[in-house]
Parts: sequence; C-alpha cells; structure tokens
Amino acid sequence: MGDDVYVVGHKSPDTDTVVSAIVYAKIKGYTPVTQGAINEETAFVLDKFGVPVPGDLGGAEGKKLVLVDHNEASQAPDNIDKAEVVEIIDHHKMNFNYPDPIAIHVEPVGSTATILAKLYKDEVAKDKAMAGLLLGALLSDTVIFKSPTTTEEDKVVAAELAKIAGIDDIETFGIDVKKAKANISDKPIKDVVLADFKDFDFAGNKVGIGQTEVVDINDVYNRASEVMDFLNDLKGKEGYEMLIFVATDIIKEGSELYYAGDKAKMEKAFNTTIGDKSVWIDGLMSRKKQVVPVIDKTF
Ligand SMILES: [Mn+2]
Repeated sequence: MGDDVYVVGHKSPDTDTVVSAIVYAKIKGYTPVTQGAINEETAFVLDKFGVPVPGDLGGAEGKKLVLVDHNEASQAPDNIDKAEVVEIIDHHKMNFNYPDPIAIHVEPVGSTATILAKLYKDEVAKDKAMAGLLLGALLSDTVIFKSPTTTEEDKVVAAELAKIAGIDDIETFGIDVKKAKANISDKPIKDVVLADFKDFDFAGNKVGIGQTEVVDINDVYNRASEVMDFLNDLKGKEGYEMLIFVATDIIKEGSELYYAGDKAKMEKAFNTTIGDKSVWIDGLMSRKKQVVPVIDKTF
C-alpha cells in the first residue's frame, strides 16, 4: 500500500477533475480518488458510461499524489506539505512551489480531459467509456464550447472522443450533462454557492469564488437575498477579504456576479458601475479567465 500513487483533483470536485483522476489512474495503474463528494453532473456522466465513483482520499499525509486539474495549495488536499507530489497535469495558472523537481504538464486548453485525450490517444481510442467520460468533462469545463477558455484543440478532440464514445450529437449530450446539476430550486443556498467553490490567495488576501451554471438566471434572481445573506455570513465567519458568487446563464451567455467585500475593488476589476449586491456581465462565462485574473490584479 505504501507505494500506491493516488490521482486526485481539486476540492469541490467537478466533472473534469473527477474524470481526469479516473482516466489518468486507469492508464497508469494508479488509484483515483476525490476530495469530497461528487456533484450531480459528475454522477450523471459516470453513470452514463457505467464507471464507479472513486473513493475519498482521506488524509494526504505520507501519500504519493498526482495532482490533476489544479495546482494551488488552497485547492489541493490539506497537509499537502506532508505528502509527496510526484506529478501535475493541469490547465490552470501555476501557483505551485515545491522543493524537488517533478513532472509538470500544463497546457492552456479548455479542460484537463483535453490534455489527457491528446497524450493518451491510443489508449482512449480503445476504451469507449474512457472516451465518453473525457467528452463529458471537456463539454462541462468549456460549457459546451461557449466558455472563452475553449480552444480549437478542444473542438477537434471532442469530435474524436464523440466518435469513439458513440455520441452522435455533441451539443445535445453537452446540454444533458449541464442540465444534470442546473436545477437549484430544491437545494439549500449553501450547497448552491459552495458546490463549485474555490479559495484563492491574492497577495495574502483570502478570496473565495463560487460559480453555478443555470439554464434560466431567474432561478438565481428569485433567491438573491438568500445568496447575499449567505455570502455576508460566510465572509464574517471564515475571515474572507472578499467573496464572489458567479451565477452563469449558459443559454443567455452571461453571469450575475454577487459579492461581499470592497465595492470599489469590484468596480475596478470589472470596469463598470456596480450595485451594492450584484451586477450582470454579458458574455462572462469563465471564472478562470474572466474573474480570477481581474480580481487578482486589483489586490
Ligand atoms: Mn478543469
């Protein structure tokens, strides 16, 4: 057991993170694990291709880890400094310090699934379920190619994966994947805001940014006061300098940004006038590309 290598994605696991762990572990003979429970969208994709849900990492201490789909310590397992990180495969900006040289593969593409599909083309071509999982993850992370993080490579890779997986209509499959977790009406607001939530360290300031994707933004507008109460409460309790909740309408292709924190910083970051609670930004689909860099810059 001591020599087992665990492949793990980020906290608040999304489909790309879970699928990347599963696929890379299968190819290498490692063990896929998650940090916490998977969401409904990921459950839908795993179920569709008959793939079991990975176990939980538990503690990181003393374990050999491959980090997929993240590299920031704030998104990695707790006690990461007591684990041995052997490799990283990711598509996010690098914020990683390590005392030893290790293998790091980062590409600016729409999903970690895209990178794995390219690197292990032959293995994926022989495995229908693997191709299906990777396609689901790619469509999830790129919001069916609508996110500005999407590259031409993502589209080419998706077409190849669809062929292998026997998916005739990529768009329809993508909407099915997205719809699996888009219904927020029956969920506690805490679960909606924290389902896809990331902590960042911007020049020593603790900033949390959550995102949800819906097919009708009115589902979020109806719960705006709950969102604001939750953000303000969490900010006070957990010592955040700023909290942002990005509610993305994947049909309208834009997002309502709710925030708790310095209004001036928000206005500067998004170069617009903002109300006390929220603002709609047309075309904003990507936390990684359209929120994180501008907020990082203001700090
Ligand atoms: Mn990803």
